[in-house]
Amino acid sequence: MKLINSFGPNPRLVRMFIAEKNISLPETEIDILGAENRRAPYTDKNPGGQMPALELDNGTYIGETVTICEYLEERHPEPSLIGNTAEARANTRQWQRRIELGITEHIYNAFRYAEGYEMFKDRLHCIPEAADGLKEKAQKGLALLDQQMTGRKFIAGDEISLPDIFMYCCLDFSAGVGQSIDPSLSNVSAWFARMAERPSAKSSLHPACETVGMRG
Ligand SMILES: N[C@@H](CCC(=O)N[C@@H](CS)C(=O)NCC(=O)O)C(=O)O
Repeated sequence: MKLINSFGPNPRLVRMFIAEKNISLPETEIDILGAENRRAPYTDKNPGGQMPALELDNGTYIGETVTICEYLEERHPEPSLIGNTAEARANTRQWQRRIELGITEHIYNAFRYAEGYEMFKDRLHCIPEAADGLKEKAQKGLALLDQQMTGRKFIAGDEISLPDIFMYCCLDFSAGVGQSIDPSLSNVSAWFARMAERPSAKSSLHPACETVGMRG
């Protein structure tokens, strides 16, 4: 198994997941800034054209970060980051869906349509006029999550799980590109500070962070 890796919050979340699992994987680097991920031979293997991917020993590529993390969880069940029982997995997955559909997807699209427009305009159908509305939707989603996290240490309960890693990497990135956490959201802010202290938060940062000037 090999991680097809690059700078970026999505590859970072898989690196952080791997670090929390105490496993290590060989890596091959793709130049995301130079759009190597958007052309063959990468797109022959991962037609989604996004980063990261997981290359299996038989040469198959798995794309999509959540799918990659689910696969790694099945291969390395302990420590569990998705759940040891059907009920625990259902709980983790419902929170994963909520944060992706209600927060992180809006943040990423707003970035692509605004601050990231120059990089993405020839890669995706960008909708610059949607950026402000998406930022607002993401902030509303965060405010709702803040209420829902009252009395909870992590997003899905008292233990760290995939949605924490997913959202931490998104928010650490977005804070640097004009979408920071409203400090009045005390539960989310305290959770973010706890996540930032984990060794995996630091070790998962890509060495290119300094030159790129973004956290991913
Ligand atoms: N839905 C995809 C999103 C991955 C994604 O957006 N990756 C970014 C890096 S953080 C990317 O490849 N950006 C460059 C591009 O889209 O060309 C997943 O979960 O894997």
